[in-house]
Amino acid sequence: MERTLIIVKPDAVQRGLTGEIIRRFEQRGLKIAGMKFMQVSAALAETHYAEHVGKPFFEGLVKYITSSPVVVIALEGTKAVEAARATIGKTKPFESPAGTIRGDFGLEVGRNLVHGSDSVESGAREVANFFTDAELVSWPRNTDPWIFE
Ligand code: IDP
Ligand code: MG
Repeated sequence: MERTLIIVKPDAVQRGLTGEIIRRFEQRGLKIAGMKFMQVSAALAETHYAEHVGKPFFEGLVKYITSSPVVVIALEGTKAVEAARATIGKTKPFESPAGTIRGDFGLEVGRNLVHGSDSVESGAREVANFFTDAELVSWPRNTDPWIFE
């Protein structure tokens, strides 16, 4: 099934929003395949954000994501990537509609609380960057037939 990588970023963990953020994805029906609390190293940050190397905000972005622990989650479900992005909102929180995570809890682009993969290919690649196969669990959820047709 399609997978996406979610990162509850340092600002969200520090602000005590981890549970609230996970709740929104869980409530949507997305299923947890892996989850851990960790400190992101500079090397892992640079791999994860490789597409942004050379952009003016890159250095600040690596500093931000490595500044304090994060919670990383592999989520799966029908259209997991697109559904999670819609739940997260736009890159810039101040442009994000109310009802989205960034629109409800954020203001600035460099403190936008949560990451979600931007394509099915990125989802698979990013999940593999953060989780070993042994850390990912494929499990039957009793509510699956009530969420997935
Ligand atoms: P996304 O997280 O919505 O996919 P991307 O364009 O992939 O957004 O950018 C990755 C991350 O880099 C953003 O979530 C944000 O934390 C940071 N970022 C993007 N653009 C800017 C910027 O103009 N200034 C500061 N940080 C930025
Ligand atoms: Mg992105």
